[in-house]
Amino acid sequence: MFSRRTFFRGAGAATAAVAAASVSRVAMAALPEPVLQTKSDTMPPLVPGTGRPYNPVVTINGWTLPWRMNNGVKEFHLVAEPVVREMSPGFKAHLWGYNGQSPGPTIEVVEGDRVRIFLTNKLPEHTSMHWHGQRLPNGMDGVTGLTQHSIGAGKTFVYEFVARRPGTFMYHPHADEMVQMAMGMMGFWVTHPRAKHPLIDEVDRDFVFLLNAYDIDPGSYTPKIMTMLDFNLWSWNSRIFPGIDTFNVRQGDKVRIRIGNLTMTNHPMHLHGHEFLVTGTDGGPTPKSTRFYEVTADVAVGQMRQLEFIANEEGDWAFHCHKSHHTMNAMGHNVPTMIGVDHRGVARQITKLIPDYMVMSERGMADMAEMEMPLPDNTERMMSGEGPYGSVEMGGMFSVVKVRREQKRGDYSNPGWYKQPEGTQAFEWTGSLAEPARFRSEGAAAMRAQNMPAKEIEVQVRKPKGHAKH
Ligand SMILES: [Cu+2]
Repeated sequence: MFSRRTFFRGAGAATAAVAAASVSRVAMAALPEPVLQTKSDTMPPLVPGTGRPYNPVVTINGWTLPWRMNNGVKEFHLVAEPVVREMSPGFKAHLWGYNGQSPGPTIEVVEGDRVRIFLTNKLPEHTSMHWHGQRLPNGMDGVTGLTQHSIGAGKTFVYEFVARRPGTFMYHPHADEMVQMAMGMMGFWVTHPRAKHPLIDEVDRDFVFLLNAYDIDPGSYTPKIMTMLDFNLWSWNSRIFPGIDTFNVRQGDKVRIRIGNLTMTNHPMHLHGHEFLVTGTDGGPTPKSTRFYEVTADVAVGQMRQLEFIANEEGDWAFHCHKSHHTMNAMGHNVPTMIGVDHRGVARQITKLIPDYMVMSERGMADMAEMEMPLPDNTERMMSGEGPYGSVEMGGMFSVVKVRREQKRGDYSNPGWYKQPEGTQAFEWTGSLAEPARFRSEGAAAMRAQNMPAKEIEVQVRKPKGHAKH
């Protein structure tokens, strides 16, 4: 028999709470008690108390689901339900998720484990669960209508299969998929190798997170589910910078970061200060002959990537999506580019009529990060992250890999800001400035252009105003 202790072993247990028994005790007697999470903090790794041993992962702003062993079968209980997710301090979203949070808890098993997952549906509509990337019996694949009946509201279904391939996977519904994924229903899955694997290295730190995106109007709480591409919140595990926890490691650690993409566009993930190898995908470990060093790896829609590097450079290293619109947070897209337009005179005239009138971005948009403008309640500011030297001017898909000599093995706590050693930081030049030498062409053009205009023409470039056409 399982005891509650089995569930509560490991550090993630302190804030876990047993779900309110809305299903009758008798009906639940055969099921493992569902464990809920009430916080969006990064929980320490869940060291396995039962089953085969492994080196556990850390889910950024998330947690690993405890299990019970039942006659050699690893049993988990997922509850699909509406949740309130704190996406960054003070900004809450009404999402759908699993066991109290979105995304759901990470599931960690070992290659060869027989796994049984109870899925209870507390949503107002039917659902199902697809185990992305797994080799399993066709009837366990979770495609509503194709491989199983949908799981109606209030029903519990059981999935059971052997985790055959070690690697990096995820789970999500395959029922009313557009709506349920836009609402935040997804989770991470890691299958650890059973023994030493020629293509899977042991690492000191193993982080996981999912890329997801929401469209939540300023001042509101619920995502707009019909949005196709123009999302305004680009998140990691339903968190946005500065709400995304940092990746805290010890100098010299071998670090693996596993990423899955369940948004509707690709994300080139970029790490500062180090080069990494892509050591695996949801298809399995990559052959060594295919690995080459990069500092940016694109993660396309529905893909997963494992990045590995030796964290040997001390410092606070930015780690972010390289699409600059994805490191902004909620913004209006219908704002014309005003750089170079001097409208001070116009603004003065309008301010006489509308005192709050504000002219935006005539010298770039960095001012936005410092602007104290009134916002509706529950609105995440754009680019609001604050660093030791001022605004970081980033939001959304951005975090920091913190590499420290003093970080203890197994300690995932935030060491604070890096102190730049004397003489190693960019500084202001206060000497005199020489007149820059202008570049001059040394040769003539290869061919004479025909039909040249008599006078030089200056072209004004303007960005498109809407996103409706793509
Ligand atoms: Cu991106």
